[in-house]
Amino acid sequence: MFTLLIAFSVASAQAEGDLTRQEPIEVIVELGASGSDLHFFSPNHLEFETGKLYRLVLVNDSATKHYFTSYTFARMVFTRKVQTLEPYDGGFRRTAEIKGDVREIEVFPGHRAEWWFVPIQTGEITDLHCYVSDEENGMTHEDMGMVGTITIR
Ligand SMILES: [Cu+2]
Repeated sequence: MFTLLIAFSVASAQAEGDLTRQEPIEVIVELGASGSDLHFFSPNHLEFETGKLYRLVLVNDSATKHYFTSYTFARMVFTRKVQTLEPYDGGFRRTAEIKGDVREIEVFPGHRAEWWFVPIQTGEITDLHCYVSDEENGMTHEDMGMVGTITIR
């Protein structure tokens, strides 16, 4: 009986199957906005849960390039892939699929990128930022408020 109980508790503590093959949960983040000179992440706080597959859609409808950079976050997720998308026929089409570890993603004006990942560690992340320099005033977008926080539960 004792052996059976141990065997059961070990089995229930393990995840079943390939976690990267779940139906992804879509989360959309806008990097700036069309017609706006302000630089920001919207939303500027994100929440994820470990063990779930996410498709983080980085939308850049603004007139400048932006980064989605958080080295802390990048270390706390397992990346399945990144897909890049370009405008096509009123929608978007994939132009590349990148596999392997990701540290940051830069998205060009009018384009999108999708980061497919499974969070593997919990924590409060405060280093999300964009360090592109503004051509007008030389400040970085981070200096101008393009920062964010992430919670992984
Ligand atoms: Cu930016």
